[in-house]
Amino acid sequence: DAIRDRLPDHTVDLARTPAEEREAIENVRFVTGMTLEEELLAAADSLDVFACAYAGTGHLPLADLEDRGVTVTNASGVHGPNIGEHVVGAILHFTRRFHVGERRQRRREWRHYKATELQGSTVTIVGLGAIGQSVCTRLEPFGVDTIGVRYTPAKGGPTDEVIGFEDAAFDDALARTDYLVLACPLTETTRGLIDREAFITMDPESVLVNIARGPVVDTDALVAALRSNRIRGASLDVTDPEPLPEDHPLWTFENVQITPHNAGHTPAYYDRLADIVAENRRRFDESGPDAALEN
Ligand code: 7N6
Repeated sequence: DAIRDRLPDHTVDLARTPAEEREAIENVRFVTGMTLEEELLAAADSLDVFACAYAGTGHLPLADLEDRGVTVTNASGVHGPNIGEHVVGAILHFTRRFHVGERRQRRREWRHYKATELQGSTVTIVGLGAIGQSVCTRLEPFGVDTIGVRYTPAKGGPTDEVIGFEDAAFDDALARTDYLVLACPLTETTRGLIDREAFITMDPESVLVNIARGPVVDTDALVAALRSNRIRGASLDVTDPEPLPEDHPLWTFENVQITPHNAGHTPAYYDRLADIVAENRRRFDESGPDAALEN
């Protein structure tokens, strides 16, 4: 409905069943959705654009889409306030040790515990796309030092320092980091980026916040790091695997905050998504599929 409101001159159909999806994919040029299975794509004879509703498109059969000449757009920009606020909340959760306070409250126990201050901390943000930038903006009033990690540091960015992924610079940043925020896409470079060596390099008082994709972190290495107190804690909105199985060890740590890939879900998210999809459709109408590429 939100897309229909924005495109009054278009017919916007909702495919509710696999049969309806199949019919749509065979006959239309512009489809939006969360994912597109390879099997469905094989029938996409008239498809020009798949407007993916996610910011991250690593789950799509990208090579097949390219082979078929289908332009893929993402929803970069859809997660600004939602994930920015989630990350600030996650960081403050550990800074102020709210989990310890909650435990005491549940026991009706009036006893002090040590909290810390965010001011003066170093926050490293891996990925300076729309999400990384929104995190950085929201952290500025807290008086933190920020380090941004991106493929092309020469582009600069809103953080105090901007570095690339090459080992020496990244390791040096990890060693200085109090809060490590992962806000990057899942790529060959970022898969397993936070591995056993990274947890050894990180400060034992540092906190990991992952709102990117589960596999950016080596899960076994994370569990091992938590078991041996090699980091202070972790806030995970994404995990590997997802959903996290009921018997997974990550559920057992008091210093791990888990949310079910939930950081993006707010009512405003759907409005922003509809804006992006409608804008891409307009560009497609005006100038063809490739014009829809840039968000
Ligand atoms: C779907 C969330 C994104 O990439 O991770 C989000 O936009 C998708 C539950």
